Amino acid sequence: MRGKILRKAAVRCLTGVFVIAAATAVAPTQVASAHEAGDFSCSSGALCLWIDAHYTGGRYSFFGTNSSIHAWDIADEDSASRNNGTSGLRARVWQHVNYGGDNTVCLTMGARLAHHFAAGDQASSNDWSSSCG
Ligand SMILES: [Ca+2]
Repeated sequence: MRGKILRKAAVRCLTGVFVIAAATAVAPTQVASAHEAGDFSCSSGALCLWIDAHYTGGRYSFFGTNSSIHAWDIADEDSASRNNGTSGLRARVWQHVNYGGDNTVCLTMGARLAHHFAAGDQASSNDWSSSCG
């Protein structure tokens, strides 16, 4: 239910951006502050990670736990994320393989993060848990 509401809001947001940009050329910073850019589509049940901020640069979908994600280009390159899991658990991204180092990103079910900032570009493994850390 919540996902559907968010998707509808995103469509409205993107449509609004187009109309505003075409009609009045409002400063892009105003638009960016009010809306998330990018397509945060993510398969049901997955943790999705994107190479670049605002859900761009390539999406990688992870189901279940992975002691290493270094087989994929997203390793140490994550800059946006979404927990589209259905288990109710938090999706955790770890700095090192085998769930080591810092838990750099931790998202409650349904949550997404458009920019990892300093926590980004470190993903090496992922798991699911009822708590962060
Ligand atoms: Ca990145």
